[in-house]
Amino acid sequence: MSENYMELLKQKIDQENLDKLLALKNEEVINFVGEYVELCNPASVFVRTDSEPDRAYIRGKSLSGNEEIPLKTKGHTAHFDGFFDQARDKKNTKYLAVGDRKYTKYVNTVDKDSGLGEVRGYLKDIMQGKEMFVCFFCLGPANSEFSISAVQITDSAYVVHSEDILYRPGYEQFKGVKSEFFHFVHSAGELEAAVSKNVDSRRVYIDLENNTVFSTNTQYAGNTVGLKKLALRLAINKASKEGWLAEHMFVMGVHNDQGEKAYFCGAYPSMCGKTSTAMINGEKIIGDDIAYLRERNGKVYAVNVERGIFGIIKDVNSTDDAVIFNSLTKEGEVIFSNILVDNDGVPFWLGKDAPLPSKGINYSGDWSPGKVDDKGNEITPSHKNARYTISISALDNVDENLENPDGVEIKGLVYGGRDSDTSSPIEQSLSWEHGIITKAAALESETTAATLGKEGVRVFNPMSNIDFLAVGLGKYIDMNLRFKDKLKDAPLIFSANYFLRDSDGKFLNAIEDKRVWLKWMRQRVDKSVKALKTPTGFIPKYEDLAQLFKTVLNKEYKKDDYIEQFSLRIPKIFAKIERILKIYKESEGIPSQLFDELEAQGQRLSQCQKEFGDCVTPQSFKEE
Ligand code: SPV
Ligand code: MN
Repeated sequence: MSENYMELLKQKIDQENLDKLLALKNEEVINFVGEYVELCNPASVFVRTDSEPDRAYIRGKSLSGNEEIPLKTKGHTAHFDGFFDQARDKKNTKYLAVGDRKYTKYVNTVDKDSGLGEVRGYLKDIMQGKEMFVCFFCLGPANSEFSISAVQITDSAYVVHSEDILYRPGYEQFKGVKSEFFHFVHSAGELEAAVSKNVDSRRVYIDLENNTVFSTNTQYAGNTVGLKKLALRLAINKASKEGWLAEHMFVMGVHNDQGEKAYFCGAYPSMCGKTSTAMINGEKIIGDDIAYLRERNGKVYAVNVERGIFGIIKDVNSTDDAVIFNSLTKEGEVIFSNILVDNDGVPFWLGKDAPLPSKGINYSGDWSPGKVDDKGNEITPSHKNARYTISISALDNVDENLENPDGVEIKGLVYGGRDSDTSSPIEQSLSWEHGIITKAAALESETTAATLGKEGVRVFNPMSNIDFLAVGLGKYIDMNLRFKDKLKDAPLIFSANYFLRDSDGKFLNAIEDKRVWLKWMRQRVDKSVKALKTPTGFIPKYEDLAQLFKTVLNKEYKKDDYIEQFSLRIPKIFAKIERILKIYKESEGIPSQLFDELEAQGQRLSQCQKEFGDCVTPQSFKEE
């Protein structure tokens, strides 16, 4: 075995933990652990198996190290990230670039040698006096063609505890691993009041050649939980070589009238309703964030890469989000992050239907209303990106196929964005290619006042995967187009937009209307309803929606509302095509199909505009 590091490992790791490591009989794992024990120089090393005592050990360490504090309800804890460590750090997330590999201009790169030198500099002795945790997980269900094994090294028990809830255990599976696996090295760095102190040295560096991601001086899960967005970047690279898809998508089952389920995947940028759609009342959830999709026998199968949810808690309330609200308020394992904890240990968050506590602890320390930061800005009781971490199996509507190693057959893909004035609430594409280009590759989302300085700025976010693209834009679009090559019966493709507004800025739809859009997509899968064919896709007929509003929501759906929501706003769509074309014309290696689809759509729109004018009501369109 790896003589190089054996002496060091024997010194640093006690016999019990060393035995656990050696039992894997995996030289690459031993070398990997040896390399980072040497570099990070921890005081001790804990090797985690899949056993309950090992899980409990980690939970205990999170509490004893004050990375989490217990809350009033049994099983609930709160974790705080530093004041300036509340979200994914896009600026300091970089690919270690070698050769002429292409990336998009929306991600950062650094020359591999200098980037590696820099991050190794930060990692040197970073765990001095601390315990290193070496943990094994599996992306996707175990023992499946989707499974990817992963090793996480970290000095944060909170990171491991989160991974315990979010991912499947992988120690046992690792015993058989011969193929490539993913490696994650994380350190929260020096801590002050249990949060990372040196956020200026926060880095997330990705080494695609070695399937390794380094993360330093941060705790926020999007930067540290290796198996989440760090692994998604590695997976997109792997998928591009192997002909499958790694997507920023939910997986859910939607029932028809007979109670038969069909599964959908949906990609929506942050804060566009992805999680709330996935866990909607009455339907079944498999996953809310990341899916792997593979072709098998001419069909598409998908799995949830995760088994838990790291969801935004802002605005979760007992009426609109009954499923999750119920799970977050009963006993069971939940980590709340960056919420407000009142004096009784009860969590409060923005948009919770409960009175605001008069004081408590939040990500800024002791908090009471009116507290301001250094710049005089008010510190909200909980952060707008405050989150909960919970197992999907704790939800009332978990689907029975969550752990199915075969995945579930996918009948529809949904691409959702936040769009105040251009696209209708729901529309089906004319074909796979038309959908991939005009719905997925052309996805945009508007910033909200809550997230960025200026409201209503449209941000380009193809497939909602822009932050994670480990390959060039052209290659990524091509992967998606070509995915259909072996499909006999390709899933239908839809666009969804829950955020259409009238000219006064009022939302045209209620939050629960998405239940109707889901049912309409489900009917389209069954071919049980016809649709109207427009230049941009198929839209629902009024009668079908009116019927669904009645049966699903017991609401009357007015014809005028339908007309306002589903009219084709041609100048707005042209403006969107222009924006999208500009981006792709400036990018390299874009498949010509993208330009062909957009041009064809433009021509159909011009024709329609000549015939009907700028704003075309649905009555003008014919049934397919
Ligand atoms: C997202 O922002 O898309 C998330 C949360 O799902 S994070 O883990 O930060 O990526
Ligand atoms: Mn996400």
